[in-house]
Amino acid sequence: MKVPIDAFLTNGRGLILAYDHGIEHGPRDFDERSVDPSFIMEIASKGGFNGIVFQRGIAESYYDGSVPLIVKLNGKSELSEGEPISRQICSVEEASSLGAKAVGYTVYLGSAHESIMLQELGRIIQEAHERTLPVMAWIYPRGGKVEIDTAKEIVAYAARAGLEVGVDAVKIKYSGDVESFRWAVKCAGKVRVFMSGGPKADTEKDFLKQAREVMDAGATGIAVGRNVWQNTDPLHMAEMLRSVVIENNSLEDVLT
Ligand code: FBP
Repeated sequence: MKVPIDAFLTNGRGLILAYDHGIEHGPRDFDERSVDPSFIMEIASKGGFNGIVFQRGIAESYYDGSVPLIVKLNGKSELSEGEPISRQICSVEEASSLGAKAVGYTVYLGSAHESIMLQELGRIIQEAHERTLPVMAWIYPRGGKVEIDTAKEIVAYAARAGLEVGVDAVKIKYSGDVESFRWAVKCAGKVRVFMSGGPKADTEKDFLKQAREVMDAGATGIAVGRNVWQNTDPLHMAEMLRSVVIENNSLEDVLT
């Protein structure tokens, strides 16, 4: 049974702040400010985000309850070699006791180890749904036969896999244009689709345009990290993103 993700939406749309990079990439993504999880918690709160993504360790020490929490249940570093695999390191029960209103899990679709992750995800969905906690899956095709993870059919495959396995929301990469992302959203059926932010864009306008395009394609929202907290003025960026994603304003409205 699907679990609604309403706790993470305003006007049926969601702007979520991601901050699980410390394990995925190590501290290379951070500067003196963003290395401090308190700074991120403040951005989430003051920036009017609909949710914040933390790993367990950060949630335990820095989550202040002001914004709905998604606890990532798996994670891996970039120091390992071989086909990608990310195993569960936090239970649904622990996430719930930390105040999570949803749990997150990454699947590297296409990896030689995808079956392990899909099996783990299947069990997590069951456990989370028993507690009426929604599940958001980061579905990142990687390894195996995947050459370009942002190719139209690959992104659509990721979205569809989310529907097939039974998650409530998917976080997928941008496929580069409205039409191809619309197809991915269609493939996801009733599963809510969020675009994953990616590395910081060259300009604010570039990223806002991307956000506008995915919303035009029917996405529910975006789950973004670096394009917000690497910005020199994260709260201003958050305000502009809210204007596009939540208030459905045009790029012109936002930039003038
Ligand atoms: P960004 O908006 O900064 O790209 O964050 C989204 C995210 O999925 C994070 O949740 C995660 O830590 C990171 O990207 C993983 O990136 P990669 O594509 O290198 O696995």
